[in-house]
Amino acid sequence: MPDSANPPIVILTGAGISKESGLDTFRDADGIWAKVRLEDVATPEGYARDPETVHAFYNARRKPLVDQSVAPNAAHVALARLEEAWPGEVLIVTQNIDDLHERGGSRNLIHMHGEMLKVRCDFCHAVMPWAEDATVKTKCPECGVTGQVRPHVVWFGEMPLEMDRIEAALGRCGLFLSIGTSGNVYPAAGFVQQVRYLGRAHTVELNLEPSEGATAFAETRYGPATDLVPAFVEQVLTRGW
Ligand code: BV8
Repeated sequence: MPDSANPPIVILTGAGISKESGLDTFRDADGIWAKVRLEDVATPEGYARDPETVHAFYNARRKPLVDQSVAPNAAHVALARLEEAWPGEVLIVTQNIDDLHERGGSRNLIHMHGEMLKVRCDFCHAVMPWAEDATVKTKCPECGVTGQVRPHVVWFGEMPLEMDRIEAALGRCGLFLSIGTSGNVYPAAGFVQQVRYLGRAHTVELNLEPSEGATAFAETRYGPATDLVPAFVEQVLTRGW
C-alpha cells in the first residue's frame, strides 16, 4: 500500500503546459485545429487517404524539437523538482507528444498519445527514435520494408498507450493534478471522474481557463502554467494540499 503520509501523485498534462515554450495548443483560437482538419491529419482514415500530408504535418511539428528551438519552461522544471523531492511516487501522464517533460528533468512519465520523436513500422511493429523527416518512401531500418513507417502517435479512434499502468496509478493516487488541458479528449478527460469515484484523492486543475471538466475538480486555479505550477509544487513540498 502507498505511504499514506506521502501518497502517490498522478499528474495529467496537455498542450497548455508547453504553450509558454512556444508550441501551439490544439483548441485555442490560434491552435492547431484552427489551421488543419483533425480528420485529415490525426486519424487512421486521414493517413490512409493521404499519408504524405500526414507525414508533412508531423515532420513540421518534429523540427522545433529536433533543433531544440523550443525549451522546457518553469512548469516542466517544477514537475521534475516535485518528482525528485516528493518521498512518494510522482507519475506524469502526458497527452503531449513533445519531449519537454524529459528535457525538463522528469523521468517517471507516460506519453499516452505517443511521441513525435519516434516512428513505428506498420509491417514489423518496431518503434524507433526518429529525428529526420519521414515520408511514404521511408525504409524501415528494422525490416527494410518501404512505405510502412508512420509517426508513433495515437490518432483518434486508436487505443491510447499504457492504459493499464495509467488506470492502476489513478486507483492508488492521493493527489490528481491536471495541467494545461481543455478536457475535450477521452479517455484522458475522464481520469478526474475515475479518481473522484474512488474517493481517495484530492483533485486539482491548473489551467489558463476552466476546462470542460472543471466542475469535477475539488480545487481549481487559473492562470499561466509557469506561474501556477511552480507555486503549487512549492506548496505541496512545504505544506501539502
Ligand atoms: C480512444 C494526436 C478507445 C497526437 C490526439 C467517437 C468515435 C471515436 C472515438 C471517440 C468518439 N467520441 C469520443 C471518442 C474518443 C476520442 C475523443 O475523445 N474524441 C473527442 C474529440 C470527443 N478519443 C479517442 O479516439 C482516443 N482513443 O478513445 O480509443 C479507448 C477508449 C478508452 C480506453 C481505451 C481505448 C484517442 C485520443 C488521442 C487522439 N490524438 N492527438 C497529436 O497530433 O498531438 S488528441 C489531441 O488532443 C492531442 O493529443 C492533445 O494532447 C489532446 C488533448 O488536447 P489538450 O492537450 O487538452 O490541448 P487543447 O488545445 O485542447 O487545450 C489546451 C488547454 O491549455 C486549454 O484549456 C487552454 O486554456 C490551456 N492553456 C493554454 N495556454 C496555457 C494553458 N494552460 C496553462 N498555461 C498556459 N500558458
